[in-house]
Amino acid sequence: MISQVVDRSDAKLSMAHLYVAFGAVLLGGIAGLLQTLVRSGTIVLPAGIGYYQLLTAHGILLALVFTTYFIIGFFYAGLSRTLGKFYDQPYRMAWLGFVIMTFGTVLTTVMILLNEGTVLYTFYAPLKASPLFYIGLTFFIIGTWLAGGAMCHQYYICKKVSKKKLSPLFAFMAVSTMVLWFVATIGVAASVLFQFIPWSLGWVDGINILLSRTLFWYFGHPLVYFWLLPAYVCWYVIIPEIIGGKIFSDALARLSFVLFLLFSIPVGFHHQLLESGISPFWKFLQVVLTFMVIVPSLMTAFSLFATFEISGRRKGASSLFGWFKKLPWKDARFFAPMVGMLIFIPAGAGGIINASNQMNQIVHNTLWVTGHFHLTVASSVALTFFGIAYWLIPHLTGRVLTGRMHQLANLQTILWAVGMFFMSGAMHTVGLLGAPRRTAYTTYQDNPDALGWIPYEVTMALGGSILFIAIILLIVILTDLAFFAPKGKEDFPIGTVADQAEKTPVILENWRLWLTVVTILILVAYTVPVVHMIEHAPPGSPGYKFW
Ligand code: HAS
Ligand code: CU
Repeated sequence: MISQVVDRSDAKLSMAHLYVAFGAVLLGGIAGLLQTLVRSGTIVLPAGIGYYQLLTAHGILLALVFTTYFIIGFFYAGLSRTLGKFYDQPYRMAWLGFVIMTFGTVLTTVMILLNEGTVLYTFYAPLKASPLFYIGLTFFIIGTWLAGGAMCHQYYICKKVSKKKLSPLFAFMAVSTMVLWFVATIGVAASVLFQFIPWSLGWVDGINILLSRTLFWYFGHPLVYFWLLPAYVCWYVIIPEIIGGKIFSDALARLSFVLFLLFSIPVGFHHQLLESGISPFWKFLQVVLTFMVIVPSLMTAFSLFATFEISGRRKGASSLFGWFKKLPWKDARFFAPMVGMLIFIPAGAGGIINASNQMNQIVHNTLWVTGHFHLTVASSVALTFFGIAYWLIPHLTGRVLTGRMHQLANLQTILWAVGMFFMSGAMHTVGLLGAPRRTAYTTYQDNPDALGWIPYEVTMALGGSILFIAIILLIVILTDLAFFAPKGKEDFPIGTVADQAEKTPVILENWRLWLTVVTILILVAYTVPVVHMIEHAPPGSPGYKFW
């Protein structure tokens, strides 16, 4: 019998990850604030700290450390809640994963702080960091594999014990997300192990730049769905329970996760549309596949609207949009993810613009792209994660989310949305005016176009400052929830499926089938272009240290 609460030792495991996650938010947030102030010409950094050094710390701490630790911590708790207490073996593997991941994180962060790894979060060659930077990343990835292994093991044992063909929806989604992560990280691990480490140690003279970037984006695109899918877990499984509704369809939810697994990997070229050395045919093929991966997001939007409308009508809403008013707007557990969902509508539309082959020429390498990912990962995903933390942390620490904390958390969400409106809005606009991304303050010798960008950069700094206040407020709320809030029992909401939903076909949980299809898709999308990259490679490039 599964209890309604996370087991106490599993709770400790989950909390360990959440501490690191939110510690990273604080440090990464400080870097972010300073960046917007430098970029707008407001301040000059003291003590020899470089703009690009901060930018690297910001990217790694927020896009990699915060997200990954949060996701793993959230999944451990959810698996414990839906499958039951972790068995000994996966439990030990999970802690080992935590230790290895944290060792890697500390090593990489120290190298960035020592200014030995100022290569940004994409660590594009021929920028060359200290070998310890790449070795830290390797440990980080191995740690996440152990975490994924622990989850799959727990899932496997529980499935065997229960003899059911279908696992709980939460567990299925968590395992699919980790499987996506396994398949994706093979690319970056290959590049780091076989290209970057030997090259940075001086064992080989040159690196195949195009191949390294391709292996990075083979990983880099599914990485964005590794961030998004846990938010979708909340939207599909947790939000219906919070609003007093039902999950619209278990089958649709599972199908959307399967489609993400299939289509999120063979699409990395949409980050390399302006890279020479890849023929237009293969770029076009991956653009087509990119448009396929929009489908499961549209299915998600449809399913969420259905859940909202059905539950609103049950509560007596009769007009076309009357259900909108019946949603629990004052509940922080709902409000933060809901604002995330609303933001995902323009955020996703921006992604479709990026992917549209020719239009990519206008936006690529401009601040538009920075605007895009501050709406997607830094708003839709981040706000959903904050919304989860508001109930998950007190659930795990045996405390309650009080009415006063609901109010403060809602204020946090509003500040985040307002700050992001200014910052990301200005980034999108000035990107269309040609302002490049990843560039410190410069007027390009008082070039009139570049001078025209400055007001937008000041607006970015204004938004960034509001966001920083929101981060401080977030940390205050979470510290209260972890250590000071009144003792009590906070629910871990898990939705139930609507009665009218069709029965879920078991084929959706046929891993062998989906892994075969994904392997075929990857081979089709990548084999020929990668063979070309190796066969026609120019001499390997030496490394550069521009900082
Ligand atoms: Fe992206 C670049 C294309 C989604 C993150 N993306 C990036 C980078 C990041 C990133 C970090 O094709 C920069 C990487 C770098 O450093 O260079 N992106 C897409 C497309 C999608 C997309 C087609 N991106 C994301 C998500 C991210 C993310 C999600 C993070 C979590 N992106 C690109 C491309 C580039 C790119 C190019 C390269 C640009 C370049 O040139 O460098 C799609 O997945 C988007 C589909 C989404 C939708 C929206 C569905 C809406 C939903 C919400 C429903 C709301 C409800 C509430 C129900 C179609 C599900 C409503 C309620 C009411 C009451 C109204
Ligand atoms: Cu992408």
